[in-house]
Order: sequence, then structure tokens, then C-alpha cells
Amino acid sequence: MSASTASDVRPMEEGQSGRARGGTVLARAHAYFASDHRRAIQSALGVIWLLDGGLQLQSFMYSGGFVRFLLANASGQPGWLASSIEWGAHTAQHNLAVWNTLFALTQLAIGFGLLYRPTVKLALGGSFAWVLVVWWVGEGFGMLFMNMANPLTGAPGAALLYAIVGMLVWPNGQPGGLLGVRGAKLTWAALWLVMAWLWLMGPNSSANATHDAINAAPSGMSWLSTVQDWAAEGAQGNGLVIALLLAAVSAVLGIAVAIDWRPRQFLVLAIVLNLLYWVLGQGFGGIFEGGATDPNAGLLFVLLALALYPLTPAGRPRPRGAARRASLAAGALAAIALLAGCAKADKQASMSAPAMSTSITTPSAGTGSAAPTMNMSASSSPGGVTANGVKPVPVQVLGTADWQGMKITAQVMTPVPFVVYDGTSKQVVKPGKASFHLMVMLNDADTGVPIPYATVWATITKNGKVVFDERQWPMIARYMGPHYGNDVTLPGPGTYKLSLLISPPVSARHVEYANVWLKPHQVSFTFPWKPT
Ligand SMILES: [Cu+2]
Repeated sequence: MSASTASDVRPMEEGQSGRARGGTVLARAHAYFASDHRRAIQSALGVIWLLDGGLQLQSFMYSGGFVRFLLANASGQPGWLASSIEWGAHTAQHNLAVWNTLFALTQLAIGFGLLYRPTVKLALGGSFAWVLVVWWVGEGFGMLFMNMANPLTGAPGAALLYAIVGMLVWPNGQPGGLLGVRGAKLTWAALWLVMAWLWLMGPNSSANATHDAINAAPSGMSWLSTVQDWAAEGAQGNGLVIALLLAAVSAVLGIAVAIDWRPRQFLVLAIVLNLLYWVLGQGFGGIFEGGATDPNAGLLFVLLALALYPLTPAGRPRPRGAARRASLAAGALAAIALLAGCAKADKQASMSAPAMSTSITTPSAGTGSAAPTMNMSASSSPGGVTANGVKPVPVQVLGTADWQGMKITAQVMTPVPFVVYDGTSKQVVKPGKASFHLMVMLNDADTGVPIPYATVWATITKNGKVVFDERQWPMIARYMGPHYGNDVTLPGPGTYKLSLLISPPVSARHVEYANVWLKPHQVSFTFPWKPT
């Protein structure tokens, strides 16, 4: 294949710096940093390395937070990998200030080395060694050995992509650098086939997999949260369809570029897709939230696609036979992907079915209009176990959100009386004409342990007008456990927006919570309601 397409390839020579127009700074910068395609990619890679180095210098990294971040990669990994990650984390912990500064300087050195022409090879060589360490200890091999790798959230790991892009732009005058044209395309195909396969894994293709992944994505900016909420809402319940579609698209994308079937169109599609992943699933790598170590895989995939672009033939259509073979191969792969996905989905459904038979109704509601109208009719009350005459009542989930590892759940049940007791006197709060009892659960997302000592303020609006604006009582209940609750009266049927302002838990903390939930945090859910 490479022999027949050799004429299509436009080799990028290193010395095409004769483009300097006039003597302006801009033109000279262009001539130095972007004299040709390969140099431009080298410079972009250098800038990303500088960003990484800068992020590594954040104060968070000098706290136990960085070590915990490393250790978090170890949990659930195979033994040999977990122990090596733990060894790395504990070594770093031993003298964190020194090690972390070294990490940062290494990345800054690679960045500057890429920007300064005479040291490009040295910097790239150093980056190859460094990314192996980072991919291993910092990313746990992109979580590939666990059931946690999701292309949407950055699998198979940004570090791997730094290395591949680096090899592609190695300054040896050969198209495709160290990989060569054929190697580059095969690597591309392998990456996308792995991503196709990852989409089909159970945790990535369940009904709410994409919804949950987007909800858990970092943000740090209100507009980004809005976009992510909107996307999560759209993905609600559609996880399987999304996974099958993206698995098929990924497979076709990888193969099409490898066999030169409309490669440039597919490279553009790859860029668009990864920008979507980057914004929705990776929240720009969380760099606006603090505590991020790199901008994550989306950006690197875009760079990789750009690096491949000149290695693919422009425009000229391939002979018909080849095109047909290509589409047949892509179609067959898509079909296999679909079949595998359906098999997975069946298994998934049968596994999760028993969980729905509890007294708590399935949280099919969520952050939007897709939610069924809440209806608190008594007839939906399940028999269930009773305790001293107190029956478990059905609850409906209005929405869930993740805040730095704290799972925030807003749910409602039929209005109930509750007692406020301050130690000497007590007052009974009667539900009156309340529409429902609102409960906010704060739990550790990993362990499920409730998180007390926080403050939750609930504001409900309808068409922008505030209809409820009160603090939630810290509350305990036999079936609900500790929660933050209040009875809420709404003016009538309609679509409402619930905003929760959660203030940091005021308490001493074990060190694993030392650096989270330090500032108030707001989340919003939209829900329809009608009285019974
Ligand atoms: Cu309550």
C-alpha cells in the first residue's frame, strides 16, 4: 500500500523556512515555530508540554492530593500494576516537594526543548522515556486493565498519545517520522479499534453510562457545566445506542484512514469527535478546576489527526475496487461491533434487573424534560417491610451530580411531618399542603458513605420566578439515612428548576478529604411536576 501511494505523500522538509515575510515578529515566529507542517506540530506539542509542566506546579500537587491522585490509579488494577503504582506514589510521597518539582521541571524542559530547534530530538527522546513513567504510574496504562477505560473520558490515556505524536514528528525528513507512513496509519487504526472495543464494554454501554460519564466530567466553568448538563440530559437512557454508534464510527474511522478511503474526511471527523469528547467527557482535562495534571486525551488526539493529515492522499479517489473493499471491511466491522454490543447489553440488562425490585423506584427521572411527570399517588406505594407502622415509601430521583467525588442526589417522596428538636424543646413541622418532601443525599461516590455536616440550600424556580427558597434541614430517617430535607409546596403543575447550593462540610476531616469540597458548590436539575 505504501508503495502505491508514495506519490500521494507530500514529504515535509525541515528547511522550508524561506517563508519569513518582511521582518515582523509574527513572520519570524512563524518561520521559526511553524515553518512547515511537522515543525508546527512539534511547536504545538511543546506548548502542551509547557502547560503540563505549569499544571504540575500547582499547589495541589505539593499536597497529599497528588499522592492520593496517584494511589487512586492503583485501586482495582491487577496486582503487579497496583504494587508498582503504589511504590511510585510512596516514593514520591517521601519527598514530595523535591519529586514534584522534578516532575514539573522535566515537563517544562521537554516543552522548551521542543520549541528550541537544536534540541528537538533530545526533547522528544526524553519525552518518550517520561511518558512511559506517566502512562504507567500516573494513568495506570489508561485504565486499560480495568473495566474503567472509556474513550469519552480519555482512554487509552493521553500519555500514550504524546509518544505517538512525538514519533510522528521526529525530525528525520521521513514522512511519518519514526513510524513511517504505513506505521503511522496502522497505529492510528489500532488506536481506534481499541476505542471501538472499549465502547462495547459493559460499563461504557449501559443505559446511563454516557450520562453518568458526562455528569462526572470535570468542569470549573459555568458555561461548560451548562453544556455538559445539556449533553448529559440528551444521553440519559441512551447509553447503549450511543456506545454502539460510536463503536461503529470508531472502527470505520480507524480503518478508513489506514486504507486511504476518504482519509481526510475521516480525519476531520476524528477531530470533531475528539473535540466533543474533550469538552463533554473530559471538561478540557479539568484544567479549569484545579488539580489537573494535563489537558487529557482529546486535545492530543486532535494533534495526532493533524499530524497524520499530510500523510494521507488528498482528494484523488481510489480505484473503485479498493473503495468497495474498504466499505465492505468497515461495514463488516460495524456489524460485528453491533452484534457484540447487543450481546453485552443483554447480559447487562439481565444483571441489573434484580436491583429494580427494591422499594425505591428506579431513578428514570433526571435533569430534564425526558423525566416522567412526578406523580405521588398512594397507589404506587409498594407493600414492603414496615417498621413500627412506618412504611418505606417510593422515592423519585430528580437528578444526580458529582462534586469532587461527592455524589449529590436530589430526590422526592410524599410529604411527611418531621420533628425539629434542639435538645430542650421540639416542634413538629406538618406537611400541610406540601407538594412533596425534598431530600438531598450527599454521599462519597466511591464508598456510598453519607457525608454529614454540610449545608444545603434549595431554591426552586418556575420560569425564572422563585417559588421556594429555603435551607434544607439536616435530617435522619430509618429508610433514607442521614439527608438534608424539607417539605416543599409548589404553586401548581409545570416544569421547575431546582438549584442546590452546597456549602463545605464544617468538620474535621481525615486526610483523604483534606483538599475537596472547600468552596460552596451549586448544581441544578430540571423536573416536571403535577399534583395528584
Ligand atoms: Cu427528610
